[in-house]
Amino acid sequence: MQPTPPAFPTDPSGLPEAARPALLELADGDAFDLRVGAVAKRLGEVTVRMLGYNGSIPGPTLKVRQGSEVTVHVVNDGDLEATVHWHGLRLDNAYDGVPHETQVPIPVGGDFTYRIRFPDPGLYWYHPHIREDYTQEMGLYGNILVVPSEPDYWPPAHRDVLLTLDDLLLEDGKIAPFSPAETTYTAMGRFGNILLISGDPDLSLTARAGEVVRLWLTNTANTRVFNVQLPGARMKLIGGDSGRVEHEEFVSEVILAPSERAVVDVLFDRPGRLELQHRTPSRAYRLAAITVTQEQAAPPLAGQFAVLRRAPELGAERQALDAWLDAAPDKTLALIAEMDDIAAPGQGPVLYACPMHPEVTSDQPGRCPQCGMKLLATAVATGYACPMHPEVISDQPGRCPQCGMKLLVTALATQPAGREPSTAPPSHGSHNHGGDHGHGDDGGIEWEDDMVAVNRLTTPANMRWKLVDRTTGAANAAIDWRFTAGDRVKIRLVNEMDSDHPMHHPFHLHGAGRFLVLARDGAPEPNLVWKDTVLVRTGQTVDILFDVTNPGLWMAHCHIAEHMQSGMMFSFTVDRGEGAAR
Ligand SMILES: [Cu+2]
Repeated sequence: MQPTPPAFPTDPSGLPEAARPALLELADGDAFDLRVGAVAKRLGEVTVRMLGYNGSIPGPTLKVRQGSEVTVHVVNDGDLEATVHWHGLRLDNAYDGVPHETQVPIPVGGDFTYRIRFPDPGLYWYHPHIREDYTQEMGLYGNILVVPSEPDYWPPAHRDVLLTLDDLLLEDGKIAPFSPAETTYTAMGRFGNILLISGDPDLSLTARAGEVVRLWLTNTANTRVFNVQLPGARMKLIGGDSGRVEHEEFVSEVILAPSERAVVDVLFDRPGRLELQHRTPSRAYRLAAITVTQEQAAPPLAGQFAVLRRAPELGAERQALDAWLDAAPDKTLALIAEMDDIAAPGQGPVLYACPMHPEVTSDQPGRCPQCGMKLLATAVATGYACPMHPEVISDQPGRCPQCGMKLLVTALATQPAGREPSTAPPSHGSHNHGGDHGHGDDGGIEWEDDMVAVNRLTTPANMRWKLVDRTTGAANAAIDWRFTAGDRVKIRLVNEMDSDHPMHHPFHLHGAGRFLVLARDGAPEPNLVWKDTVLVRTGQTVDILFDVTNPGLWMAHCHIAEHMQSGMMFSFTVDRGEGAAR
């Protein structure tokens, strides 16, 4: 028997209060210290123990110039071994922060020095790569803003506002417990019931009339997908994971899966009160209250805001795209789940039910016709029911009070294991469209945890998420891909419906390169942008073109923290090519 590791500490007494993130403007060659440590975090009425970089949640924002290099001395005063992964950066493999592959984990009390490069402009972030389901949820994330070398790379804006989008699961005024021994909530990932926007459960922003504010958005949640909207103001999408988009476009919403980024310019054309929102098909959440004051922003930028610019470097990529769209994929990866019958009773008759749709039951194992999920066994108790009035049931023999008929022996399913109230956060008085969770119009995204009880019980032992190479049959760690720096590789990601729990997955490739989305379900991507993570919706097939540039041993994984922890990852090798840049 493995000894049970000690529980993670939860007492915030005596800890420094979590600060707002500092802005660290770093020049080429600069060095700075980054310390992982415990903080006390106030969330409305309660104070909880969380983790921060340099005492803040999020950690400090690093502002650096494209092409520069900085040294980061990381000290780990956290709860468990740590590494820092610099998400989205095409950096030197030795500093990628993957435990046991690119470095020895930093023990508690230990340190490690990273040298990180910033070859590409845009928005990036950093987070741990050990028990991410716990450490990232506890507050370990921060942004990196890489300022482009090219002066007019971005359109003009009055101000930058960086927002991390996150959620946190509270139960009885405490952070819902974590097991130190294993990851839980591995089925759907751990959804929170409060939203933390840049670490704030109740964020307020102000803007001036006529101001163009650049929102730099990063989804740092374990599993929640955000759909960002700003009713009453105009939003212009100008960038994504790694730099600007092929063509700027006015948008009414921006969908961000875990670890994805978006850069959006907002014109607040008149004074008033607005709400930045997260809108699912069934409800709206407030991300931030925005007050637009009477004061006029200067200089006026509305004229330039109306212009939709194009990125020539991505226009050039577009020229070569048809050939790639027609080409057969070099690699095909299936995304699937295997789930044990975790709710199965030991003895006696069982009924099979869908945890997402408890009205779907069967006396045979199978799949839910509504969502494709594996039906889980539930205990069945023998009972008595009226054949005329099936709603009349009893655990005792007797007669129906409505018609007097003798109750007949029947099988009564116990409460299906999963269904209980959703852990959805309160909607802060926003428009609540109410109604039930709408499968079918959910766009292939699980917006909420609709099977909390089952989800909580799932661990890597009973729920196995898999990436399967459909050519070799190898799964997860057994996948053995080899590329050469300079390659371009077409990868097909197939989110198969023939899976014990079909759901969306944000697929992430580490800094061996960057990729373009070629097509989703065969439809060519209308607006290109360099990416490191792509959301593959339930049942969807996504083709990506991976531009391989950096040698080393790199990871590919689902960025739902709990899916990665339950095995949905592998590593691939990139050999140094002839004439490689470095
Ligand atoms: Cu996943």
